[in-house]
Amino acid sequence: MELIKVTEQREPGVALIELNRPKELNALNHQLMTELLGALQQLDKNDLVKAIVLTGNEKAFAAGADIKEMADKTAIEMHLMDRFTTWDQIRKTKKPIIAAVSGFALGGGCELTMMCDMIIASETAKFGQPEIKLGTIPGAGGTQRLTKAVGKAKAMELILTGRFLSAEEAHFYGLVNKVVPVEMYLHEALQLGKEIAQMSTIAVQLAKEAINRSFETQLDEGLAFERKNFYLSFASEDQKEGMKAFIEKRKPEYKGK
Ligand code: DAK
Repeated sequence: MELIKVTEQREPGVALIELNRPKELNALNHQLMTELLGALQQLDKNDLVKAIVLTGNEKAFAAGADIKEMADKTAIEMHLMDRFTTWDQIRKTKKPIIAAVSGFALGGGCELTMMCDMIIASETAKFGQPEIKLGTIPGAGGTQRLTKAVGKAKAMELILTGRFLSAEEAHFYGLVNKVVPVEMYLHEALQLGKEIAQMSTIAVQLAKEAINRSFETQLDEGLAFERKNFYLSFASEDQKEGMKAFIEKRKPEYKGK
């Protein structure tokens, strides 16, 4: 494992996964996501692990999918790469996953926190779906899960402007469970994991599955729709311009085509 660190027993029954690509603000490239999925699948099979905490570092949980990796791709290449197979598998994890978030949780990073079951945020956490600024749309569930979490009006505002949500606002809108000072967020998430780890493993898994079922049928349809539109955006000149401008550190010039 190069881009993540795994500690199997960080607290009794609680495993910790740390995203570890700090220079790139934990941008989620294919290698990192493959390592993450592999770790989750292993921990899911490990009987000594009852709950999993997923975290980044103080500056960033993750600033999104890796823009440099996808900037030049065509819609068809994006479709053929089929990265969703990896991303989709994450939500198949049976054990509860708690995201411990400090700093940026943007784009795919925000979507990753929403694939987790609970979120503990530090006061510095910033959530957002800034894909619109890159000439594309959220591609890993943002239009669906954020809308369910914060409601239509706020989701529209966040996704159509790319504005960030502070930790306090995220708490107000019910996106996160709790906001704590930055020196406490990991501790708090681990304590939550420890409390859950004392419960019946089977009952915890059955409860997680049932709660997720409450919106999953509609979610599957919504995700499929979002995916098509996400791919479609890669057929536009604006997506090429948006991502190129990010990499070249300048303002994009959109033409609407
Ligand atoms: N991708 C690649 N590199 C990134 C990055 C990203 N998302 N975010 C930051 N970096 C890199 C920067 O380019 C910079 O690299 P160097 O220039 O030093 O080489 C380094 O990390 C430090 O970043 P900054 O210098 O920009 O740091 P600042 O503190 O000034 O700004 C920032 C922090 C978070 C405001 C800024 O870095 C930023 O705006 N980052 C981009 C945020 C963003 O737009 N995120 C959404 C990306 S699109 C899918 C799954 C998921 C997705 C799509 C499909 N499938 C399954 C198919 C998701 C898409 C996205 O997430």
